[in-house]
Order: sequence, then structure tokens, then C-alpha cells
Amino acid sequence: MDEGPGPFTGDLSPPGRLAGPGEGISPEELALAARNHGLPLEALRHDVTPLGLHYVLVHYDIPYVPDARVARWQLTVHGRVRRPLALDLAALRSFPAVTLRVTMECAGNGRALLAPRPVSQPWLVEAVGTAEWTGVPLRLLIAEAGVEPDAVEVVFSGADHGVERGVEQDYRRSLPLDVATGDDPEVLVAYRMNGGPLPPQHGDPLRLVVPGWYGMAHVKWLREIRLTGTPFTGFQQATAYRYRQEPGDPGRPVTRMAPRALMIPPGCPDFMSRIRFVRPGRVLLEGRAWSGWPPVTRVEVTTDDCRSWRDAELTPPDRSGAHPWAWQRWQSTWTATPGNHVLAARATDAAGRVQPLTQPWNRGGFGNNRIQRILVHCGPGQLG
Ligand SMILES: Nc1nc2c(c(=O)[nH]1)N[C@H]1C(S)=C(S)[C@@H](COP(=O)(O)O)O[C@H]1N2
Ligand SMILES: [Mo]
Repeated sequence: MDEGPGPFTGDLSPPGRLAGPGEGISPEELALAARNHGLPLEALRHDVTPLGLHYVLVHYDIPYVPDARVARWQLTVHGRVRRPLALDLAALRSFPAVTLRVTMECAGNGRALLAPRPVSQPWLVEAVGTAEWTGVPLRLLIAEAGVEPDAVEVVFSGADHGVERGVEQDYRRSLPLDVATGDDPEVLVAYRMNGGPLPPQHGDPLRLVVPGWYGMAHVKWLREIRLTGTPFTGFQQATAYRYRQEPGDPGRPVTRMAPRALMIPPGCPDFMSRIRFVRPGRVLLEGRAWSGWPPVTRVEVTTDDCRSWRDAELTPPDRSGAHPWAWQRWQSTWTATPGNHVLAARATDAAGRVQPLTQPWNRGGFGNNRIQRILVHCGPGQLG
């Protein structure tokens, strides 16, 4: 009889691995996916993603932070500083506040579409969202603490704790000192999301926001900021989040987001296959595009599976100048004819990076910005 999860037969904290040929998503990956959701692509219509529709990724458990604990929450700033700080929320609110509209994407977005497929959170293309974050510029906190001359990095610790590939840890990431103290992008210690308190899953009561960088840098439930005189070699920095081809490679660190355009799937979906149904005639194709090297300068659309491309109309950088770190809207029209069609869009950014048609593969499945393909069936008259 099948009684659900069995006894301890497997590895308690399995090492990273690639799925075998034809190996489907495992129950473990499904369990991760069920607690870490993506953005329903129709929500790309919103300039700012409504709460609850923004993607969520949590490595371990969401810490339980009741109001009484929020009131006592302390953010410490210490290490290679002249004056260590311990700041509660009231103290943080006494610093000048900045609000930034920021598009955030998980570095693992696109992972489940890779072949071979790295076994981890099995994102398709929906691990993205845009929020308005309000908080203190990190450079002001670091200036208040005073930097010792030998400081090179800033390490951020979250309040969540777990085990990953055999290593017990708090979630921790670092930034080079020049990034942490820069003003373009301005790194924030955020205490508001879309005008309200941070929801539990997004880092209540404090999180880091690093505009232009993949999600792993935006440490949630932030409780400690430590300046260090040597580069940080913790798990999430030196083991995870590196572009590597072979297990032993030192690899390159994952930093900013590669350019990506997503299309709102047109028409209506089949419940199970998710194939889109449209009627013949004019169909609006629209979506969003972003890059960690903004702005996006061009979005092209194909309706014949990459045989031909045409330019979409893109919200130009000058009109989106108010929100340089947020996605840009694009649109195009298509005259649908009866039959099956494969639609896609691709973005080019200001640094000249173009979304690839073939997969950019690495062992961790990071930064896969290969174009999204949408299958559309155009049928005349009554559908189904
Ligand atoms: N403390 C902590 N911060 C974290 C994480 C985490 O597991 N713990 N996950 C990171 C990853 S991998 C991503 S993609 C983003 C997701 O942020 P969101 O859930 O608010 O969208 O948070 C980052 N910050
Ligand atoms: Mo992520």
C-alpha cells in the first residue's frame, strides 16, 4: 500500500545533480515548486505586481515574526566598521526613505527547460515580479557606521536557517563594498513593499533590495550586516550561485539579470496542455522585458517559430526613465490565421546582450534566458 513519504531511505541532504535522460520532475522538486510559486503570466499586465502574484522563492522555512518580535527586531551593522550599529525599525525609519520600482527575477528562472536538467526548484519562466520597495539606502547605513580601510565586502544574514547539500547555515550572501555603497543602482534595506509592510514570504520585517541583480542577492528577514576584510566564502556565495560547467570549476559568480522578454499568452488556455486558443484576425501580443543592464533597447516578436522576426513597440527608455530598474512594456499586433503557431519574443539590452535562441547551459541552471515559446491554436468559429 502507498502510504506517502516513506521511511528514511534517501540521502538526508542530497548533493546537486543533473536529471538523467528523460527523468521527469521528482516528488522532491514538486514539493519545492508547490511552496515557491511563479508569477501567473497574465499578471505581466500590471506595472507593479499586486501582492500575492509576485513570485516567491524561499530556500528553507518562512520565519514566524509576530508583531511583538517586529517591535524588537534589530538590524546590526558591524565587522570592519568604526561604530557598530544596532537599529530597530524606528531608527531605520529616521533615515531618509527612498522608493524604487524594481523587477526581480530568480537566477534559476528557466532551469526546468534545460537539457540536461539540473535538479532543484523547477522554474519554467515565471520566476519574476515587480514591486515598489521603500527603505533606507544601504550606503547611508554604512556611512553612519564608518568603513575601516581594509573592508572589501559586505555580508548579509537572514533569520532563516536550514541545511543544504550537507551544510547547515543561515541564508547569507555578500556584495562587493563598491556595489553595497553605490548609488546606481541604489541598494536598499527595505521595510515596505507596494506601500505596506513586507508580507511574511517577502522578508517581513526587513530585506535587502539590489536593483538589477538576480533574486539571490536580495536577502530577506535581514538581521545582520557585516563588513569583512576578506571575500565571503559561505555556501550561497562560493558553492551555490556560480556559473560552472563542471562540478570542480571555480565558476563565475551569478550577479545581474540577463535580458529577457516575456509575452502574456494570448487568447485563452486549455486547462491541461496550456495551449492557447485564439480566433482568426487581429490579436494583440504584449508583455514585459527587462535586463540587469538596462534599459532594454529592442524587443522582437516571431509568430512563425523563429523563422522571421519583427520589431515590437517598446516603452522607450526616456518615458520609462522614472523607473530604470523596472521592466518595460512592449506590444505588437498579429493577424492570426487558422492553424498551429509558435510565438516568441526576444529582448536586446543597452549593453548589446541579446536573448539566445539556444540554451545557455550551466550545472546550476542559472541565467537561462532562452526565449519563451508559446504554442497557439487558431481555430475558426466555435472553439471546442
Ligand atoms: N533570507 C533569505 N533571503 C532570500 C532567500 C532565502 O531563501 N532566504 N531566497 C533568495 C532567492 S533565491 C530569491 S530568488 C529571492 C526571492 O524573493 P521573493 O520571494 O521576495 O520574490 O529572495 C532571496 N532572498
Ligand atoms: Mo532565486
